[in-house]
Amino acid sequence: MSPVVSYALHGNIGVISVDNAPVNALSHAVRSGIAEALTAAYSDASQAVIISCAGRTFIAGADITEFGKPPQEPSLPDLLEQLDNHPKITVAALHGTALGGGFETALSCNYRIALASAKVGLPEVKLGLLPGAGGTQRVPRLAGVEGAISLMTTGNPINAKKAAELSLVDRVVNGDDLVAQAVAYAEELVAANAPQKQARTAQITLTDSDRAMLNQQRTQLLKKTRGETAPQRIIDCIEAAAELGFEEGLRRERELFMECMADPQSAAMRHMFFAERAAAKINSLPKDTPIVDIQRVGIIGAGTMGGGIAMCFAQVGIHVTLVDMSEDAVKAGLDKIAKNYAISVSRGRFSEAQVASIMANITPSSSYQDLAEVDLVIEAVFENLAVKQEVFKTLDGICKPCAILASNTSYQNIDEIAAATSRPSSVLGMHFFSPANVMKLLEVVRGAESSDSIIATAMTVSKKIGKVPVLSGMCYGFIGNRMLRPYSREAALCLMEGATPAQIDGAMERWGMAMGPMAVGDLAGLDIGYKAREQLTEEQKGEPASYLVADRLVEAGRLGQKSGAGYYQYDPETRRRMDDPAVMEIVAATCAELGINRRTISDEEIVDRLTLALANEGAKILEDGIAQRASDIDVVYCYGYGFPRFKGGPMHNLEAVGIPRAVARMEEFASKLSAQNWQTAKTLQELSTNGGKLADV
Ligand code: 3H9
Repeated sequence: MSPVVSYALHGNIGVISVDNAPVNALSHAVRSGIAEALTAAYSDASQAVIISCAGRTFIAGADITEFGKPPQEPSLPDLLEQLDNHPKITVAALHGTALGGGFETALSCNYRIALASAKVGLPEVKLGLLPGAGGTQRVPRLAGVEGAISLMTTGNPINAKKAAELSLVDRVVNGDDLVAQAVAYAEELVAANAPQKQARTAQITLTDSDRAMLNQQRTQLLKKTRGETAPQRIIDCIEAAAELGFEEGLRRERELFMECMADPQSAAMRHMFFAERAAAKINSLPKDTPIVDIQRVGIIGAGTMGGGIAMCFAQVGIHVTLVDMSEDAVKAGLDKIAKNYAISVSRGRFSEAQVASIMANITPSSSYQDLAEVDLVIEAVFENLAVKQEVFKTLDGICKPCAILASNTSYQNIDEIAAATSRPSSVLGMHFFSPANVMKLLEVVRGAESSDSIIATAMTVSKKIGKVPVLSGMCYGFIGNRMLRPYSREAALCLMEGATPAQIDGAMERWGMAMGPMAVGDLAGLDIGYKAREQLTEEQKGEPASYLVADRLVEAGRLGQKSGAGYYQYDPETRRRMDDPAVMEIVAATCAELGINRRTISDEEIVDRLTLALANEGAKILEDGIAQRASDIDVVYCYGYGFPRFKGGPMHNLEAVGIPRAVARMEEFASKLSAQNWQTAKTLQELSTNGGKLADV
């Protein structure tokens, strides 16, 4: 028998147990082990067979690390065919997360028993795939078309109770010994001479309203999952389930699954799955690095950012002391938080009672003295070095010696902030993204003296509050905003050289960005960049063509969405953006002043300039040791800057385009546009000639 699958008789019930840590993925050894056990059960004394798992979860899916490698028999569809045709009653015993191919295995059993704490789901769409082992054919037959669409196109798991309501689970139980309960259930089924229920034979009919819903969902998904191919193929499969027979439907599913596998989108999304997990790991940290248990947090600044950060901690039960200069300022901050939660309640995300207990975790204060006992302080005050240094100096005098002092700065030098304290090893950056209660990214910024322990603690607490943390070294703008500069520069230069805001944003959004750069500028507020530039020297600001229009917009009172106009005008009711001739007048006047002759710019040039500017700076960030690995940069951009996951982040996208091709294009830009702006990163030049991979840098 396989080393990861065992089989034993418990009386007249055969129990297959999979033990393939960490998540019992369906590796070749697991598939062949289950196949052998099923074969053994054909002729032994068992009257029913249970598939169960050891460890923290039932099978969490196909083994993603095997994708793209030569297939090894038995395939999962072959195994499930064997299971489906098994002569004995089959029962899946579910705990933890039964996902993807794991849930499809369970769906091929005659019955499913689940712990109430278990979750089931088909998350393949998050990997650019569709359930490829019968899930698209079995789920609609059991749960109906509506339930199937939701489960497969969101990829979000559902709990056992909901699964039972959808007829995806037959019995929900409590308690510890799931296997014993599954054995008792199987004995019961045997005693009752229960039929060998098969999802494949369940009737499915497509009513007119189902058909209308499928069409409506298809259209909505085109908008909601813009650019992604897997959700549309999932709808195709559900249609096939309803219109073709089971076998024919399975063939259609297989065909579309193979199309997804060959689609670069899936390679990109699988890259992101592993990138996200790798980002949480810090290469240089010793395994026994102590992690501080964070129970009380202080947040300084009750503005939008500080309030959002407070919500993140309060929601997971960590007590927050929210401090601002005056009682009025804290009260205004607290009111804003309450308003945000009222919206969440109206949308059904939280109940009134949940919100009440979250709000009870936030204590307002206008005195730093109230931070004496907190374990972690996050400063979110005005973006000015002197102001921040003053705050840290004060904290140094008040906070307990083991407290961690973090700044939420986007640009300031953590070492200079740390120097204002007597404990620089306790100081680091924790850079949240706006809105802080929504955005998943958190850059953990290591100062020259930050201790291993505070870095490890920041990574751990970030995960606890539901963030995806990425470690960054110290440089202006850290990983994300440092890369944003050349990206924004190219956007601004395209505007000057011939494009309009709508063309630039349209090109980038059709390519896949959640929002184009001009619209992002308007959303964030053009005054932010303006104020940041005020603190820079002329040389640091770069060429005037890259910022003069933005400056003039701000000077004309056009701060972006908040003032009703920026690169666009905004409808006060709907916030819909509209082109504004006044902007193009400013552009024309600035071009005349700088002697720039406008020309026709193609969408392709815009996309190439912006995406290559990002990746080139990313490569320099790697060279400088600011990011630990190329995939961390991809995580930063996909989780913090609206880069499409289906393109896998700027660095993965560069490799997908081909590094030699990308380098040739950058050299073309250097000769035609600006040698200064297009200095190709040394790493990329090397990889272009030696054929190496960014993952090995
Ligand atoms: C599929 O099933 C296709 C079929 O329809 C058709 C086939 C024909 N494979 O996330 P964690 C690793 S597609 C290989 O940190 P958690 C993961 O990389 C699949 N490895 O734990 C990590 O490794 P490391 C559909 C996997 O407790 C370690 O396990 N299924 C897989 O926070 C721990 O993972 C999915 O998409 C895998 N399938 O969350 C489910 N899964 O320690 C994907 C995990 O070296 N998995 N690893 O970094 C998950 O969503 C989460 O891992 C899970 C546990 C919720 C299960």
